[in-house]
Amino acid sequence: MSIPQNRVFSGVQPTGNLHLGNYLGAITRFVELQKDFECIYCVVDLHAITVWQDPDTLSANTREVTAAFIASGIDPEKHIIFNQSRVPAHAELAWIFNCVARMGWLNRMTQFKEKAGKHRENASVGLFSYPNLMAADILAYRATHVPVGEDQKQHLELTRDIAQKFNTDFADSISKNGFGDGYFPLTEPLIQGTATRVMSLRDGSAKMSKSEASDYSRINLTDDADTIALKIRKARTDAEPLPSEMKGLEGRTEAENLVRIFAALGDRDLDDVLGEYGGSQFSTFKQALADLAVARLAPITEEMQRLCADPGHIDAVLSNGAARANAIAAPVLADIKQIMGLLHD
Ligand code: AQP
Repeated sequence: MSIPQNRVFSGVQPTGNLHLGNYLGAITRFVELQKDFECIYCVVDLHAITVWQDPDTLSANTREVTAAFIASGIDPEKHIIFNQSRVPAHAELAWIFNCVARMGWLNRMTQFKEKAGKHRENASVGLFSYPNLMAADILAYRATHVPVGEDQKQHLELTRDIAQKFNTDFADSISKNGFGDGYFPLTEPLIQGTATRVMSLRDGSAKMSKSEASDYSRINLTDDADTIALKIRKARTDAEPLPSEMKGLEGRTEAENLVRIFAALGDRDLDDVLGEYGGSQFSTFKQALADLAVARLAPITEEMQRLCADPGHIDAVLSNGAARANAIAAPVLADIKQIMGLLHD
């Protein structure tokens, strides 16, 4: 089996509070890539359980992320949408990568440090080895490209290190088994657009995040129009009017964040937005931003609600997607076992 040339894989955790950062940093990219790539989009429930999840909430959140994918425009017929735990290759390959990746590599991962915080000794082993599972997610499909927000850049670099080390460690066997110079591709991250790191509405130095305690820090995909408008009105800014050029936003992180959100939601250049709103007060700009956010998000929220009212349909989408994902990943795993000398059927 030769390495595919244009296969995209990416995932979103079903941990609730799906927000504007997930939408602009990841989901809108997923939608765009459908025209040029074969796309595999995964609700990564095995990643979610690296932190304890209530079982009923986990399944509801898995359906909600699936609904968000479909409502945003991902076509589950032409492409693949499934939940990770349904395809055994992810967990199996993750174990193999636990044996390829080095402790030193994982010790450098900033997301683990941030998430484990002061409670490192109490964090699950899964939270520590999370990047190996992410590498397995991607490489089980030999994906060539992965659209992600900027926060995932370091994990993508680790995926490339794992692929490279596997290709080197088993170079002779890879070649002997007819797979040429290397079995895994060195996957490219796709970190594109004006909103690759959407910041909290309350603190311009922190990324918008599902786990931030204050709901006012983020716009959730389930928020209604009034809530969106209220959160934008309350968003932290400074006292100056908006500048006409990007350099006028230097050191004004909260203002820059709102401008970037506006540009991304309106599919416009940053310069174009500042050309229109330069000199305006935030009261004017926030009103325009709220109108734009509602116009863009309300149809998605409405469609998510409609889809979530029919869980049977969502489950059928996930089950069908998993069967198609498994048909790609299972032969990859068989190749890996062959290369490594693990006897298999
Ligand atoms: N603030 C963000 N700006 C741009 N992209 C973002 N992503 C997340 N936050 C932002 C991107 O969304 C995708 C799915 O993320 P995830 O659900 O796998 O987990 P995460 O990155 O850990 O998201 P959160 O919201 O920050 O969750 P918590 O609070 O649990 O850590 C990824 O492509 C991510 O880059």
